[in-house]
Amino acid sequence: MKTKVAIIGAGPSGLLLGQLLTRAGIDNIIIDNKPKEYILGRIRAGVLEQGAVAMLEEAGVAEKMRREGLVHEGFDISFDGQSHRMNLEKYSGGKTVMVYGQTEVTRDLMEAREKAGAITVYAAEKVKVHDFDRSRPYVTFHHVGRDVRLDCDFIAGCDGFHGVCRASVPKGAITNYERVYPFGWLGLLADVPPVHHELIYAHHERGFALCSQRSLTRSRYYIQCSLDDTVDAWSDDLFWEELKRRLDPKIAARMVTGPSIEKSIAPLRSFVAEPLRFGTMFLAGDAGHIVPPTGAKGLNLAASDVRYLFDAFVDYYKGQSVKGIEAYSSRALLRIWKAERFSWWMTNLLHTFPDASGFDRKMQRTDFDYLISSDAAQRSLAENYVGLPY
Ligand code: FAS
Ligand code: PHB
Repeated sequence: MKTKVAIIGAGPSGLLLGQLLTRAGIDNIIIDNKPKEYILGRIRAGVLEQGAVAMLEEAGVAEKMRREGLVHEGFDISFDGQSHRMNLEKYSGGKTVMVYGQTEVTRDLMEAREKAGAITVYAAEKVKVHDFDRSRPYVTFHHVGRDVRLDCDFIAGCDGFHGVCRASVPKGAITNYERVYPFGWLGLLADVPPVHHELIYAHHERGFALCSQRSLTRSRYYIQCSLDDTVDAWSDDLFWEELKRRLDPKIAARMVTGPSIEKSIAPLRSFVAEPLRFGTMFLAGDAGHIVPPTGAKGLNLAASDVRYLFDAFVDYYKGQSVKGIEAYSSRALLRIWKAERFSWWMTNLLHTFPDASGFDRKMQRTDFDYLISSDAAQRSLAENYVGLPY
């Protein structure tokens, strides 16, 4: 097999890059080691920045999002019962965010790819990347009983945090920066109406809680949990009871509960790999970086990486220029680190740290008090949450 760009990973990064390349007439093949249904079964992000929305518009997959997505102009942030509405629209100069689940984004991209007749190999086994330090890289994998070799010009590593691409880079050629947080998020999805018309981020001495949504009839909730917690230890009733204990009693009193349709625990980490280019292989999305989901940046960073990488491929194939390719890593990392900072700051502000000193807790409370009393602080939060420029 042969293609111009071999994309490893059919998550949002790989599918969005593939869709843009296909529409630009740049041949590409996506290879994922999981079946399509498995990928669609993962419940993850829920908030899209305007930049990500614009990318989906450009990719021609925004129709259902425009119809079913929820435009949000703000969210509530509370600290030990004191609540404050963060007016994103006012403090970002008129910008908003789109609440539309990553699962739906992935499904829309998969459907568009199938309609365009572009090749996606699901459930590939033993995926390996080769010779990306030379000009003729290739990918090998096993699929439906056959060993396959895919020759290409470039490899786009869109295979997430646990993928094969970053793992294939020689140790001396990459620097990893990481902070692992001493807690995780237990998430629950249920077909119940959201408790509030906007998201609620809540700090509580028992732990962080987040009330989010997927539609007017489907809600997504999270509570901070310990790293040795397991989903089996949390019955639905126990989850609802703990979530309510962490929220304003007025909010808790009107919460509609119901059976979970999904429950999962995600560890929280901040992670960046530098650089993001290795010869003819590029890392994009979670393959190159991870943020704690507190700032709703993970999926949105994948979108800006894809912007830069797609533009670089267009420069190369249409403009016969390597400028974009050479600038990709430094350009993407500049925006990545700013999102890492914001996600780290939101996580430190809102979570309960087991080893926090009395001073640490005073700093958290003071950070909240400063935020709600300062237009400048709220402008800073708003411009980061709606998305810094690409
Ligand atoms: P993904 O991990 O989504 O996709 C990578 C793809 O590569 C997968 O389909 C995988 O099957 C495939 N792959 C892996 N190894 C491979 C191999 N060896 N060969 C071939 N294919 C391979 N972000 C938010 O903004 N808000 C959230 O609430 C949120 N919650 C999250 C919860 C969890 C458990 C996780 C893991 C992430 C969460 N994120 C959240 C971040 C998430 O949304 C990511 O940013 C987003 O999925 C990034 O998309 P991709 O870069 O495409 O990576
Ligand atoms: C979600 O809806 O899954 C979600 C929303 C906002 C976040 C994290 C997750 O910060």
